[in-house]
Amino acid sequence: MSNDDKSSNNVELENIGRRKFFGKTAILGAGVVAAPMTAAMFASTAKANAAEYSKNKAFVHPGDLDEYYGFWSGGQSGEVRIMGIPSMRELMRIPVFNIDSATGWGLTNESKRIKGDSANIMVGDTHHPHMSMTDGRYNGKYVFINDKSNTRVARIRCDVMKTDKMLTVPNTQAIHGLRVQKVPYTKYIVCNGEFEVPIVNDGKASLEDVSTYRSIYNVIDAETMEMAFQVIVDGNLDNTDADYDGKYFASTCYNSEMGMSLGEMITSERDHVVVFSLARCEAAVKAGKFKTYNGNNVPVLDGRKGSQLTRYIPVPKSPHGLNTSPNGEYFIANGKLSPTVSIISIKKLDALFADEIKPRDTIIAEPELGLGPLHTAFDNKGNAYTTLFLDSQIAKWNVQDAIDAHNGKKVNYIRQKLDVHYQPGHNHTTMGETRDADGKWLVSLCKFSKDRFLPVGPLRPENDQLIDISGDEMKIVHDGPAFAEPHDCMMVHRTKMKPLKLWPRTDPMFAETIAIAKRDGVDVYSENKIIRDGKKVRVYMTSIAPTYGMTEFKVKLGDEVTVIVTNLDKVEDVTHGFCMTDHGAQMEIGPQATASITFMANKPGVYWYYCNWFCHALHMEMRGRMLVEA
Ligand code: CUK
Ligand code: CUA
Repeated sequence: MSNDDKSSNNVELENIGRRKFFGKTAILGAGVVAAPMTAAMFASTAKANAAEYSKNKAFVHPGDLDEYYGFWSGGQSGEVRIMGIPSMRELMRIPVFNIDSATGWGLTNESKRIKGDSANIMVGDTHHPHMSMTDGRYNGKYVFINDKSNTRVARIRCDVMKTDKMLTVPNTQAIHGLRVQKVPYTKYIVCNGEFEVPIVNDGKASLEDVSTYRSIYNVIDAETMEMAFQVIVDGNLDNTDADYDGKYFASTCYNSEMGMSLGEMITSERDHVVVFSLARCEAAVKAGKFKTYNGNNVPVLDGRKGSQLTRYIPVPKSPHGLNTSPNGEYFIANGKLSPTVSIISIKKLDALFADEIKPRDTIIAEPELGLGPLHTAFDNKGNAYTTLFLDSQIAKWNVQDAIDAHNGKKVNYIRQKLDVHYQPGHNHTTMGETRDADGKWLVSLCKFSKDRFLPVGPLRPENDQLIDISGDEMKIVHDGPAFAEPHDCMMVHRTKMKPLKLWPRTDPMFAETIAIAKRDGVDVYSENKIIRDGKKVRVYMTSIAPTYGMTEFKVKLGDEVTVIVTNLDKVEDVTHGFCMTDHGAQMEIGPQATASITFMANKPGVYWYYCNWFCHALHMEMRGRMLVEA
């Protein structure tokens, strides 16, 4: 037996153990038993598929461009990534809640201003990137992203692909599910405060009295990135989505018990989907029917059971993903512990809010798909694709057939089950969360890669699998390792995007830095100057490959030094850097941009600063000295 054989056997044993572990979780919740299937069986089917699929449409030749932009959550890395689809090439990383060594994000004064009250927080946990829309179609303007770990929401400007706004959401804890209003346009971003805490969480009232704990639904103005209003709910909140009429938002709840332990969280037979009426919420805010808390002025509405703002639709225990079908007809709640998904008819919600029907009357089918349904994506042919976490599969099923079967018609709604590798969370189709769903590609974001890549130590990458769904059969065409968990992604056709090649000099990203320069009497586009302001020193310099406008400046020990660099290069792709050796200060300065960074001159002596982005044949020579007098 070769070494290779041995290691694959070990992997196999390990996988059987892991499947047992997950099977147990399922049994705990819904009394269902995982069908035994080994990793070797998974791998062999995948290899067969790949061999059969000789003409690889996913291959993008060197120099050719991808058809879609993918926006990937970077999970615990706190960032967002841009992928090319179908090549699955990583095109760019957008630092958001993290600090970034390459660009200086989180370190530069410009990024600290954007981070605002959370500028001191260096970590984030991103899950749900979603693009702004007009009339249910991507408009290429913004991508919004949540930070579960520090209760924030940020906005990325798609013209420059940089974060431009960040908001810490008050009165709640752990922003999880996030989506945008689709129709008539993205006026609001909606997101869930997942964890249950007292709204006034100041430790003065009883910490143990769970009856004071709440989860809160959050509605944010997409343009100003300020809170519009919040809604208190019963139970907690997980994932959310919007309709295509501009009327309703819906969220899943997996802890209607308001339990504090796993056991307590899974005692009920059912949880629910809570539906919010936007018009009723807006009217309540207008009529002043709200409270405020914690000294902020955010209107907080009461949407608990019995309220006219919401309706609660019971669904099987512990639903997870909530997905709107691109024809605007259905909200689909994914069962997680139940092998089913619940199809909610959006058309019936008016009658539900008018109290003409009962909550469960809105559910028009509950098809059984397999073990651990987490998220559902859609094509343009009436099919849905649901990830089965426990089965490590994607179930392709026909929505109308599932509804017909529910009504007693003898029809098989399951079109295909495809093994994926392994344990998928979200899956996403190209344009699939808009009216423009095109049924070309599906990405399965798998939580475990196990044996799919060379082993890299105990921590393994995730596996983002690209699946061709253009034909009758789903086919895996690419395995893409990803570091730090992409929970969610979205794929937008390149015709929707208009990224800039150079920074406009009037860009708001660094407008305040230029305003400070003006107050110092400095024209950053033509002058290289040192301004001393007590112990604060501002050093203004230009950069044009391969030199800085200033190659030497002198400060005193203990000065707080701010270096402001303006990149005068008008050449596409010529980014300079500024790095002050031994001072923990480095940043990117894009063509025509101004960027600044502040550090303490806390060591006497000579310190070279240099350009740390390779820009020119004489890039190594692009440097200068800071002289620090003792
Ligand atoms: S969640 Cu991670 S797999 Cu945060 Cu959308 Cu479902
Ligand atoms: Cu400028 Cu390297």
